[in-house]
Amino acid sequence: MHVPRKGSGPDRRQVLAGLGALSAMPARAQPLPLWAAAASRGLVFGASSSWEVIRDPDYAALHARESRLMVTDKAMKFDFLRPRADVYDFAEADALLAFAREHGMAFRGHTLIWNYAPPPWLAGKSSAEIERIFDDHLETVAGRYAGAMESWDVVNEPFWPDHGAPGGFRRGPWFDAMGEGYIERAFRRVATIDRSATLVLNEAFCEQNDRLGIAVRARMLPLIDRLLDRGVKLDAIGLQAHLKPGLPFEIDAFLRFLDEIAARGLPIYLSEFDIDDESFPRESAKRDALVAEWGARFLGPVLANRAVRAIITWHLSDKYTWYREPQVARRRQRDFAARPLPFDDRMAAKPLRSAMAEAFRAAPAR
Ligand code: 9MR
Repeated sequence: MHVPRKGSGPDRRQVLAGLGALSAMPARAQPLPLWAAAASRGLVFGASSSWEVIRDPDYAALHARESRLMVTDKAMKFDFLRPRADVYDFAEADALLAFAREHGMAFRGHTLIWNYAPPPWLAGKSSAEIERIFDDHLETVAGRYAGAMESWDVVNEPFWPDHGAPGGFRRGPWFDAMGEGYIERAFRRVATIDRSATLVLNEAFCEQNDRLGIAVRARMLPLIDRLLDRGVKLDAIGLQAHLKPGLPFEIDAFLRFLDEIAARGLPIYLSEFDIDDESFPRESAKRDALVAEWGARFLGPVLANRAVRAIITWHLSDKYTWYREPQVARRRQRDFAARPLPFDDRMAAKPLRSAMAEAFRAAPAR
């Protein structure tokens, strides 16, 4: 008879037998975490958060179970890191990095440079001062996390044609001081500071086939080409994929765009995936079903492109979606709370979760 040594745990054979029993359980009882379904095809699955994942134990458990990539929602934005000119507040970013490490997740920084929402203390500064602040910011922030980052959104949302700037660029302190050159300058500097992170150019709207989406897609490819032609270390493209079923959508146009990026040898991150339910019927079960249907309709063909390497949801539970933030919710034309994500307010799986897992399983291996 086999007698285990006193104080020792189960032996290796017992553990393996236990694992075998687990994997033989019906899928219904033990659905694969989204990260594992994604990983089975060489895809990375992750999700963003701010303080919520640190403060809400149920949300922490959901992230720990389903995701293997923690993405900073607000923590790394200039206006959050730099409430005053002389202050760098790293508390939230450090807490998220510690959470990621504790749960065996990679860590992705969003975003070093964005022309949106500059803090008031930047106003009225000369171009020379803005350039100095820009360089110092990159040095300090990218330097602090060098070696810990899976990837950085070095520049976020370069285009906003309605600002009327030449080239369709988004205006703001960095563009106004340096013109388009701020983008190259940011990538070049970060490449020297953090030699291991994947350096990403992240953009919104490209999935839409409205005037904005078409204009941004048309401007992204020449920008990518200019950066690559000049030898800039641009490692990947982030496409946010905040899907808006109420707007014109043309999957073939988006797939052609993915092909163009892939032809340049660049991997693609679906970097902020969620599905706006504003145009759907009020009843939540119907809405959830339509959100899932859109998820399947989008992810099926998109994940067929092997250049797509990662998919990240913008938060994981409806409870914390940005669509419910007062300034966004106020603009919505409906009297219901948005449900754009794979898990509901109580962290329970929604139909979108199954649609995503199914799309991961159906994707070709990377
Ligand atoms: O989710 C973010 C929200 O909490 C912030 O108030 C807002 C402004 O910083 O940014 C939201 O995230 C945006 C992301 O940074 C860039 N792409 C669009 C996202 C949703 O607005």
